[in-house]
Amino acid sequence: MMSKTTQTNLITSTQNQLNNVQVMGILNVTPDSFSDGGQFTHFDSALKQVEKMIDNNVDIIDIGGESTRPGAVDVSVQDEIVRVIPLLKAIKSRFDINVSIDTSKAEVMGEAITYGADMINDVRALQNTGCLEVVAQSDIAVCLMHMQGMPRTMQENPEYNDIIEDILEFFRQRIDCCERSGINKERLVLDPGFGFGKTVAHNYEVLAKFAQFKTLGLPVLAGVSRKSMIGNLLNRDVNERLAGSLAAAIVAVQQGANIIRVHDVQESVDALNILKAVTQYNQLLS
Ligand code: PT1
Repeated sequence: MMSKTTQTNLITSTQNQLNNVQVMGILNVTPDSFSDGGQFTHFDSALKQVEKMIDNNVDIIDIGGESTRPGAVDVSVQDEIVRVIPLLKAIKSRFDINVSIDTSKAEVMGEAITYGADMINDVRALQNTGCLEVVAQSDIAVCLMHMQGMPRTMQENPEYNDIIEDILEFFRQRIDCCERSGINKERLVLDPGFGFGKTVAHNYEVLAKFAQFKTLGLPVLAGVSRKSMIGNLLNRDVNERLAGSLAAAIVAVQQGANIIRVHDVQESVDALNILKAVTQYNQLLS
């Protein structure tokens, strides 16, 4: 397993097989963070959480200052910067770990780049004003996520003709925009956006056909942890979704997911290690 370092490593080690699957640990710093109840809003507990994730072999820490779960409302640039940037600085000065910043705002991206972020994770795939330009001026990685609609209303009536083809077409267009703006394809990670303008059935179709996103030749990220696609199927509250989350993440990894975005780092690393132990006897899965 890679332990970290340069940006190039972050991407190249996501290119291929199981041994290079990376675990992205979620560090939410929004007061309404959907499954940690805002308990890591405060700086010190956030740093403790980071330390624990590193002890459990996390590969990337994902910091988000805007809630994007269904129904979430917008936050201001200033609020987001205050939530995210001091923590980024503190993590980068204390730990040798990759940090991704979950934001859709060009101003936040600029600050994140200045203070050493290794990846921009954008649920709006750099569609907001100024984002392509800011990211093009750096050389860090970018995760382009698919979403239908906007967080506040995206779950009201999601509709697709062919969800996989829609997502693939969105990816092609965003990759093209990135390349035309001077962002190399080699810097990109794709994410079909589980729970973002998708019914439960849509989400399971995306999971079932996850391998199709690999046809674009880029690393793919899967974020299913504790989401309502797990809770609604199993009738579990947000704190009872660990087993379902692990199972769904493993299904994604078996179809080629390069990064899994999770709340439960230790448990996810354990689950991956079981899959790795099996896979060394089965070339078909590696
Ligand atoms: C994700 C993701 C993200 N998810 C990336 N970034 C969230 N790249 C935030 C629910 O249905 O999947 N990929 N950043 C969190 N968003 C949600 C969405 C949380 C839906 C919960 C749900 O419960």
